[in-house]
Amino acid sequence: MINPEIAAVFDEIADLLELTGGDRFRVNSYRKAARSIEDLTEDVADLANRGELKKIPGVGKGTAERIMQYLKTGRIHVHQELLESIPRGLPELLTVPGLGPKKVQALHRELGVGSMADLEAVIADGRAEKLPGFGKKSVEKIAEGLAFLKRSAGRTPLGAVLPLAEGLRDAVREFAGVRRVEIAGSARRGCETVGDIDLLCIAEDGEQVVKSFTELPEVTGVRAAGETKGSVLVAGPIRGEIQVDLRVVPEESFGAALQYFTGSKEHNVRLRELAVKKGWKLNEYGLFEGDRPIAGREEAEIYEKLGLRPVPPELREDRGEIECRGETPRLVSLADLKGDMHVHSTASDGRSTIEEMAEAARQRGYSYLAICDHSKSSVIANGLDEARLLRHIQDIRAAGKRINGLTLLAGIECDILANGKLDYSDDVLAQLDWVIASIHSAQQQDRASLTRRSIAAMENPYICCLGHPSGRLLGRRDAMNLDWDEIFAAAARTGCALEVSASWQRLDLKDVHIRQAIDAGCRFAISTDAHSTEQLDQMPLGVQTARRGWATADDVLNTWPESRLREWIAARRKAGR
Ligand code: DGT
Ligand code: CA
Ligand code: CA
Ligand code: ZN
Repeated sequence: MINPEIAAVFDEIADLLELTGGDRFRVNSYRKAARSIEDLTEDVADLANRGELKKIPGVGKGTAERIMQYLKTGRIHVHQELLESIPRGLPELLTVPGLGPKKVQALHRELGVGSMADLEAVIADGRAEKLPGFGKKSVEKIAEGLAFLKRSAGRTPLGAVLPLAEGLRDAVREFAGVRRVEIAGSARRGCETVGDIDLLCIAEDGEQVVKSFTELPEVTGVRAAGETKGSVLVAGPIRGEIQVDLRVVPEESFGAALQYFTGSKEHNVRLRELAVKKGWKLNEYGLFEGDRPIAGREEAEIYEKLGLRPVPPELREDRGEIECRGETPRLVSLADLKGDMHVHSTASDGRSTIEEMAEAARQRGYSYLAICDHSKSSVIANGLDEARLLRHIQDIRAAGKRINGLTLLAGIECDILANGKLDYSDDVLAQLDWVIASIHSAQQQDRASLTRRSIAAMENPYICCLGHPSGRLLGRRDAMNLDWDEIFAAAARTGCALEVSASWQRLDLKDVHIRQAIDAGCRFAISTDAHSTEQLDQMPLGVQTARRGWATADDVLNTWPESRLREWIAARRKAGR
């Protein structure tokens, strides 16, 4: 599908226009087009063939022509012109948090900054600080942004990597003589970000398979190509390149190799110790007594021979799974989920209607769905004031009556304001079935204020769940500075649930915090925060994150039957009054 490629070019045009001081209207129209193209479920090329490009929301005559240019020539004129008029390193500077187009322009014009290295230099020697409109505070923020980028450098969010990894896995599966392929490494463990992609396959002719691998159309560079291993670069799903390793292993070693290359390294070290204690040897070829193989064909055999129950990949981090001999709790799984508790609709900033979201949820086998649009203070997101909210509740109830086999819950994502108050009065909240409270503003407040705001919201009996509690955006924004011990103690005390956002940019709460919260006695709702029907499919990312936090189905209230969920909400309201 060519859509992501075209969307990326449109986004870059918007960036470049901003850098050259182009007008906001043009910039926004490119951004909007990029977003709609990204969201399409159909290939843009097919729409073009039928002459239906203009049916895409946000795509007018000019944009349609540009899409045609790209389809025919792989280029768009304006894009080329902009690229030629701007120094090469500038667009990348825009990715630094705290650095917008105006500042990038000024840095370039006044100090000749044209790359990340230049930027670091002018921060270090104090010249940036002296620029008009900069100052100590804003330069500190830029320096923090740079440090943040460095910390996350080279790692890509799991949700962006998986489609790429799965596509490559499926391509390898088609090669002649390949009998089995699996994704290993951090992607299999469900880590929130992935450094490189690891693939494993069984094949007769390793050299031939590696050769075909290096010749895949996605490959932009080859680092190594031998008889049992190939290592290539492909375009990263967000920016830059990402490495993909393919290893070819014999059938009798596949289980051992899958175990070894799934990792983590820390987990593997502990397993090897267990083997050594028994006088055996464990490596990627198998488990051996002297030269005699004891296990290797199946991954589970390795664990069993070492006296462990097979450990789910998500728990292989040496965080207690070895000590309990793999007798871990029965983890929540996708099949346990009965509903999604946080989705938006066209009533605020979603792109699908209530009906469309409901139908999509039903198709995914859910029995309930909470529509949670934005509240009035989220102005940019078209949040609902009280009058619109009351009508919206009726719309949800009416839609709920029309659909069979799915309960629609009238919900809201209510802003927690900078002063700690909620965006609606209790009387309004009382009309809803399910209320999430989220912080969307003043995220830079000090630790005490942010913690107090979150806790105050949880203390309100109408608030069922704290939305994306840390506020982080993977690779783009750090978590808020919160006192987690206090937050989790308050969640346990009040009974307010904590969200595990499955949105690929968030994964919030994150794995270690989920584990800590379970120990404190908290409950969770795993939700996608979907803004369109296809984003409902991000749910597995949230489930994997919860599994990495050792969560069971019972810990997650949207695995419960509707009756139990409603009783829980009612009990919480009653206790709080
Ligand atoms: P990543 O790529 O940084 O997101 O993380 P991983 O876990 O995918 O790490 P990677 O790709 O370097 O290696 C894949 C697995 O191979 C790793 O999880 C465990 C295994 N492995 C790699 N190097 C070593 C090692 O030196 N010792 C042991 N015991 N295992 C290793
Ligand atoms: Ca890896
Ligand atoms: Ca690797
Ligand atoms: Zn939100």
